[in-house]
Amino acid sequence: MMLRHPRDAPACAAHRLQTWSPAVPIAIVREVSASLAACQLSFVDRHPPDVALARAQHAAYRHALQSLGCRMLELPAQDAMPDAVFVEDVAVVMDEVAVMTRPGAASRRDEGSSVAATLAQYRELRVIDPPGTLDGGDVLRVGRRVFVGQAARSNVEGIAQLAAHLTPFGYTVQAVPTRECLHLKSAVTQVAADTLLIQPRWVDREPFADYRLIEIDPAEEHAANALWVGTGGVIHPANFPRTRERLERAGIRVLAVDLSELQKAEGATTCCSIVFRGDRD
Ligand code: CIR
Repeated sequence: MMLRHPRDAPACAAHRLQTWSPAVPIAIVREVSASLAACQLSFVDRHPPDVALARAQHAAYRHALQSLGCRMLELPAQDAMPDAVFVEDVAVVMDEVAVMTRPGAASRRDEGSSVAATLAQYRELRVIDPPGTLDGGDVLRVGRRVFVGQAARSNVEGIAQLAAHLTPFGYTVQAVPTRECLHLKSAVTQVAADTLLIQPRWVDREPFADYRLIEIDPAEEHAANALWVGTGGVIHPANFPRTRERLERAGIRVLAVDLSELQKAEGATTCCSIVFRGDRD
């Protein structure tokens, strides 16, 4: 379903600077909510985050995205929605179309509307309808292949709807079971054109056999979530030095960012942004 045409979207302060060269990635981010401590948690114990520190760390993360060449669209905090900083989960943006998800956690289903208003300026929008659920954190796109984690947050119906939206554009969509982790991208992320960073305890290697795989250091179980925006290096949490060394040994430049307070909310690098190509046509 198409929600609205881009020209109908409300004007937003975030869009004042809209001149970009075709290859420039755009990153949507949202300030950390004051209520972050009330976030959803599934696979980590609750340790209340320091919101002021989380905001400082988020600012450093935004700076890292800018240093990788991203044009930033910065949305204001949504303090009534503890998890709203994790914008990745509410939309899946491809070059041709964006799919607004229906997050698996019911508490997160109002987070998408302001992101949709922003995205509508850049892409035609589709939606995931009930009973489908889908979190963007479960969607790993590598070229024209789309791997979707099938576990707590994304169900069979949601994955089937995503496939129906994307296959007409030439994408193949493949469900991938995960274990003991929140999202597929907790377990595997892209770190270069042909390279994935993987936590093999949480996802099988087999679906990713066509790519060069770098395994995380086993002592750093949450280290598989890195953010590559298609330019330069990757953003990676600073508290995983052994995995960082593995990435660097493989020739991948790492921008290490301290995300300790967002990690307490079960977030990391990919979840705090939606990155997409700036050219629509
Ligand atoms: C949640 O459980 O939904 C949030 N506390 C964390 C979401 C992190 N999202 C992501 O990694 N894509």
